[in-house]
Amino acid sequence: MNQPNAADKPFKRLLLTGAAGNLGRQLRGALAQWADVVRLSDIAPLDDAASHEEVSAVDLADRDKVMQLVEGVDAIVHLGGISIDAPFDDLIEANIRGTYNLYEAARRYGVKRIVFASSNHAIGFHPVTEVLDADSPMRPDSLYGVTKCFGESLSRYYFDRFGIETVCLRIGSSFEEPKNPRMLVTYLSYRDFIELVRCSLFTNRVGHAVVYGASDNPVKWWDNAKAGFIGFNPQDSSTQFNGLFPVTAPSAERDDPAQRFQGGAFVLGEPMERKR
Ligand code: NAI
Ligand code: 15L
Repeated sequence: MNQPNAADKPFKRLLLTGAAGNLGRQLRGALAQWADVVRLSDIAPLDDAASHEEVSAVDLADRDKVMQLVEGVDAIVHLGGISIDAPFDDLIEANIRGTYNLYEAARRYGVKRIVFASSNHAIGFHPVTEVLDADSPMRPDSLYGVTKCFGESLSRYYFDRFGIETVCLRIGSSFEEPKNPRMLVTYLSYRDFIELVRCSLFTNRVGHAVVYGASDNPVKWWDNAKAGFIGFNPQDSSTQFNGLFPVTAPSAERDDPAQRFQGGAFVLGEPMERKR
């Protein structure tokens, strides 16, 4: 396995987008062990910078600002963007234009590696009876899921054309604890999430990879065998939350589409117009 010791600090300057969000706040502390300087960015307010940090308020949709943001970094963890289904116009700005701006800036400044927070909603219209792997077709369950498919395709193009490596993380449900029975299957502990990002940054030559982000939960919809070279071995499991819900997991037997498809309630949404 091509994984140097985390203490080696292989990065001079790492950029984290979405640093003020749920997962960004979890990751912020860990990044200090991996890079000399951590550049943090979000459209929302961030806590003050520590001595090894640079804080920069940037809207990802602003191309010039994103160019400045990316200058001088050697890798990027891209968590920023709208993280739920939302009106089309909003998703276009944050998730489509924002991700494009980031990759263009990465190309201009020679960034070699990006870890892209994709989502299980890129494949949410697969039934719960299927076990998916990295080659399973995209089946987005929402416009939000479509934007994650865009990010995966964009990063594929930037690898094939320009050699920028990306690990696309199809994250399940990464919260303090599962919020519903479905999340007993999709749960990714914060600890496992941080390890997944570490593996994605530290593994040599990832090319363009798709990796599912779930802990070692008893019911599995995703098989990471084809991404085994990343070396991700989840340590946690949703079994610690047994008893949290009266029903254990979604079932293909039920009439409700939110039970039958992996994306859960996301499959019930409808394209939304922004109210002006
Ligand atoms: P979050 O919503 O808490 O954080 C996203 C951050 O992006 C927010 O701080 C927000 O202010 C920022 N952001 C939104 N629009 C922006 C823009 N135009 N410019 C700059 N920043 C902007 O979401 P969370 O849970 O931290 O997720 C992080 C990433 O992981 C997201 O991309 C999300 O889609 C993805 N993800 C998260 C999952 C989870 O279970 N937490 C599951 C699957 C994917
Ligand atoms: C996601 O992609 C969302 O960002 C997060 O808020 C959860 O809804 C998660 O998927 C999930 O599927 O539970």
